[in-house]
Amino acid sequence: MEQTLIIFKPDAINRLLVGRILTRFEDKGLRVAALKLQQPPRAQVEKLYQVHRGEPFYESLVAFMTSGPVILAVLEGPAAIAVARNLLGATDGREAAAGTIRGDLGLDQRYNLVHASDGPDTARFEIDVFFRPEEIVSYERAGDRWIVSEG
Ligand code: FUP
Repeated sequence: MEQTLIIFKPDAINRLLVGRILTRFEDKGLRVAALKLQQPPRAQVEKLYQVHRGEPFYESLVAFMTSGPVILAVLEGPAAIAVARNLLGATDGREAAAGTIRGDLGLDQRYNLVHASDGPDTARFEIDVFFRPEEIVSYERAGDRWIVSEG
């Protein structure tokens, strides 16, 4: 079962959109394996966005992501990484397709509500940055057998 890191960014929290966004992931069938609110330490945000260090938007991005608490989640399911990215839509809300989270709820490139890992290696790396192994819970929901077929 694939796992991905999701971050509800400060704009999602301040715009009271966390519940509605989490519902979209849940409606799709993804399972919450970990969930916590925290004020992210700058060092963790810098690790998350290390590939963007040196970009003109880097400092503003880190300032935004450390401006208040975020909600961190590990979601799991078949192809969870691609499924979550498709639900988010394009980075910039102005370009994201209608029907996606960013397409329906946002109008900005930086204030784009949610982060989702973009591949298996980054997912593993990002989950390890924000979660200790014991914070990730393995379990089955009663409805799981009606979401993913067996055999
Ligand atoms: P995404 O994978 O969709 O989260 O987007 P990227 O990894 O390309 O960018 C990381 C974050 O940097 C985005 F969530 C928004 C921000 N960003 C800017 O603020 N300005 C830019 O020009 C590009 C990205």
